[in-house]
Formats: sequence, C-alpha cells, structure tokens
Amino acid sequence: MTKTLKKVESSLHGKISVPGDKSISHRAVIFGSLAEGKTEITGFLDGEDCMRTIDAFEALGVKIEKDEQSIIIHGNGVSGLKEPERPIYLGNSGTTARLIMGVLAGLPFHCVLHGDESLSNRPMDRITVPLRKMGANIDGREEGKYLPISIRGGNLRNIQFQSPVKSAQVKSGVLLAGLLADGKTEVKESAITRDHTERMLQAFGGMVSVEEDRISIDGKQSLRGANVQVPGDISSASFFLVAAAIVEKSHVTLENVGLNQTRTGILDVLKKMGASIQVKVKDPIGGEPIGDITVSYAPLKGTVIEGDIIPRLIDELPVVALLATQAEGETIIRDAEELRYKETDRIAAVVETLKTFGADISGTEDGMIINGKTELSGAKADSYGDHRIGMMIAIASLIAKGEVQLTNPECINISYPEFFDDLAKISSTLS
Ligand code: SPQ
Repeated sequence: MTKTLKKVESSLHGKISVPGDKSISHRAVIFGSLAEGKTEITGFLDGEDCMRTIDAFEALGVKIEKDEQSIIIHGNGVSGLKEPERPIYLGNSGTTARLIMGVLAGLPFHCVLHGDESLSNRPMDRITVPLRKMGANIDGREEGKYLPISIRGGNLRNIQFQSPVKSAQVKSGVLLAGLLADGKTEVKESAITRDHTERMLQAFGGMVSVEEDRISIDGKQSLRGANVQVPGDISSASFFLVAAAIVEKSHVTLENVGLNQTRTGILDVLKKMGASIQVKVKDPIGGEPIGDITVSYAPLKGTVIEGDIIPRLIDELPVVALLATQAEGETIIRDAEELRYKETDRIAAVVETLKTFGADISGTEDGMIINGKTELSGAKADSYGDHRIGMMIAIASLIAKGEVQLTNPECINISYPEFFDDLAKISSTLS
C-alpha cells in the first residue's frame, strides 16, 4: 500500500490523547498472567505488538477477555501456565520476545517462539545468554542468537548479571526469570533504562529493590492481580511534539501522557533545542507520573545528544533527527548504536530517508550528524516495515515541498493504529 501525504496548509492546532503506552501495556498483560486473581487493564494499547503478548499468554493457558473499555485477565498464578500446543508467534514485537523468554525460562515445559522477518533478524543472545546461566535450556537459530528459539525451562538458579547492553528488555527478561528462580537475582545496568517492570512488579504486590543502577529481586514471590490504568505513550506523543515544534505558528497539546523520568529525554532535547514547552503535571496513574504537554512553534538550534540520555529517548531518535533538520546549526547524536538493532537499522533508515527529502545528514557508527536548517522536498519513501520510521516520514510530509509517497504505512498499526486520524485532528491536509 502507498499513502500520499501533503504539506500542511496552515499551522497545527488542537488536543490529542495518544493511545496507551506500549511498554506498560505489554507488562500489564505479563504480570496479570503471572498473578493470582483478576487483573483489569484500562487504556491498553490495542496495537499489533501488544496483541502478540495477549495471544502468547492465551497460548500458555491464561484466560483473557477483551472489550472496548478494558482487558480482563483471570490469572491462576505461575502454576496455572501450561505447555503450549504449538509454536508461539511473536510477530514484530521485540518486547514480547525478550520478556516472555524470561518467563518461559522459569517454567517446567517446552515452548517454541518465532516471529516475522524483522524480529527473526534481531539479536536474542543478549537474553538467551543470561537465561542459560540461570539454568534454562535454550536452543535456536545460530545457537540461540536468533528466532526461532526453543526453551525448556524450570529449576532456575539466581544470578548477578551485569548487562553489557543498555536494554530495558534484557533487564526485564532477567528480572522475570529471577522472580521464578531460587534466591536473589541482581541486575546491574550500564545506563538506567525504562523502569516500568520494576514499578509494575510492586503494583502486583511483588518486592523489588532498586538502588540506582542495581536492581534485585527475591525469587518465588507470588503476585496478586491488580487494576492497571495505562498512561498515554510518550513515544507516540513525540511525533506530534516534533510536528508542533517544526510547523510554524503551531500550538498542540498532548493529554495524559506518561512522564516517567526514564522516558522523558525527548522533552529535555526539545527544550535544549529551543522549543516552547509547557508541562502540566497531573495525579499519577498506575504508579506512573502523567501530565499534559503543550508545544508551540519556536525557532530551533542544533545540539549534542549523547550519554545517559540515550536510553531515555531511544525510540524517539528517528523523529529527533527530523527535528534537527529544522534547527539552525549542527546536531550530533552519539552513543546510540542500539538503534541498529531495532525493527530495522534505524540509523541507516533515517539517514537514507531524510537524505531523499534533501536533508544534510550523515550516519556514524553510533549515531547521526545533521546540519540544519534545510528545506525538505517531497519524495517516495518506504517505512522499512518500521512503525517509527513510517510515522517520522508522515511528520516530515507536513513541511516537505511537494507530495510524499509513503509505502508500507500499515506497520504504524504496531504501536499507533489511530495515528493518521489523530494527525488529521490537528492538521487540515489529510483526507
Ligand atoms: O518491542 P520492540 O519492537 O523492541 O519496540 C521498540 C519500539 O520502537 O517500539 C524498539 F524497537 O521499543 C523498545 C525500546 O527500544 C521497547 C522497550 C521495552 O518496552 O522494554 C525497550 C526498548 O528496547 P531495548 O532493546 O532498549 O530494551
């Protein structure tokens, strides 16, 4: 499929409530499935990735009901999980893959996991290596580096694990295995990553100790069902934050967005680049801070984005690169080599795409260098099957001279099925 996108005729105005946070939605299903009793999730993201997590736990024997308002999980505890009858399909979802491996490592049965072409080329050894150290039997393509992977778990022992990659998925997978293991499992991070797993464990009655970059969990804890309200996803909101910052005279508010410190790097970068931002903090929901974010257009300047902020905005970097094309001067993004292991190599995809729009951008091993400000022109651009690249292209089309032909826009359903409807709410170009 190809979608034709046109330059916005005037400025962007209005309010949007972005869909539920993808990372939190996955974790709510996982913990609800491990807990005893009923879990009700409201604000759940019904994107394709989170549906794969629901399907996976249904395949493990968990009763999950879905309606327009909520997801209800009837958990029977860890012992209620059963060997699946057939291989579990994880689609495009890296989060489902790495987290469910942590769970399966602790369960005394056999399971095969497989995914789509993109997921089958993403590294899994980052999680299979520590899980094997804990005692899980794991095999797979290239010795467990890639899906398909088969796991026979159970009888796990605790470990002290220093993660070589800055990854919340690896941390979470090991913590989930630690929950099912004997003794205390400890994970030390090389940079602080999103902490939704730690927060949600507590919401389900679990105990976890967090001391800066060191997280420890006692094994064999039982969890009880909980009600989870999922905040709006700041990663989804970031496309509109950037849109308002680059389309002249715009003024857009994103309502009820998650403001967890481990995810708000995009706000710090927007401010540093000169965007006008107001944040109205509201009462937290589901153990997560939330608020309304308003962005108004203002002239932007280049900046350097590196170090500890990177895990706090890793998924926003494609749209940050677009933002940088509209800033005066040089923007350097470094320490972001993890971008190469996402749904596609996001450094290569962003550089290729923005170059075809006329941007002055080059890739480096661990990031990008962008020189602005450049007028962008319309072109044919492919999403690479990556939702975040697809949405970045759609936002670029708002300022590009001439039409943009976006091929393969369907992947946007992975995290944001209502994306084009929401974009139409604040702009006048989309039919
Ligand atoms: O689930 P998936 O495909 O890995 O999703 C992405 C995304 O852009 O939506 C990355 F491609 O987000 C990851 C994120 O990059 C979601 C995530 C999580 O929920 O724990 C953590 C980050 O990945 P990682 O590898 O740094 O742990």
